[in-house]
Amino acid sequence: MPVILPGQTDLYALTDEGLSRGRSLEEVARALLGAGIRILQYREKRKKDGEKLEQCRLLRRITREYNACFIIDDHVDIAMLCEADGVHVGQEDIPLTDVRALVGSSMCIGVSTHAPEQALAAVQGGADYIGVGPVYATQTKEDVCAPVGLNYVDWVSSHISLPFVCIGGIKAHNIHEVVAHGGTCCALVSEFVSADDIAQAVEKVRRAMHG
Ligand code: TZP
Ligand code: MG
Repeated sequence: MPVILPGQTDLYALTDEGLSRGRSLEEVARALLGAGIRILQYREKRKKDGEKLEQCRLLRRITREYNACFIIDDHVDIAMLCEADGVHVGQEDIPLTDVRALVGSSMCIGVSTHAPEQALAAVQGGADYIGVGPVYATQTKEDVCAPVGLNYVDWVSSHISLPFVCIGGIKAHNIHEVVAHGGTCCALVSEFVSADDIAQAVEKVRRAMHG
């Protein structure tokens, strides 16, 4: 099955067990995928690598059941071991060219960017998609930089032809602004995983996104 990238789908979800209100990773993943999410990223900052690998193997099986794209945050080794579809790296992680040397051409690589020069470098370096954010302030990411705002979304949508996903503080109530500034794919963490009813939250965000 071909890998689904931002640009081919409207929503992108990330895991965060600490925000999932006691629900298991499997329950949250099934709720997201059952609600039609086509790209799921495993992002758990506080676990030991052994547990991360085990959880990623589980998510690899589940995402295959739903024909969804499975991306792993930071860990190139875990992504390779569990045959993920892609790996996502930030500006301070292993550099894109080194990640590519490890994973080859069949795995997709996403790179977080916060400014035009980073987006241009990611394009130049052969990223498959870029992250654009944080668009708004967020409590979800600990070492987060200042919000880049909607101006950066404008810039990326008019200057970058690579698929991109907007992230950071995006909720049902503000997603229409991101769309108005050219965002066609948005990644949400707390809005989904902390919701009372995850399927309803996905539906609400999707309605808000498409009007
Ligand atoms: N990268 C930039 S902001 C962010 C990540 C992983 C967290 C976004 O979380 P939320 O809860 O959707 O604001
Ligand atoms: Mg990272």
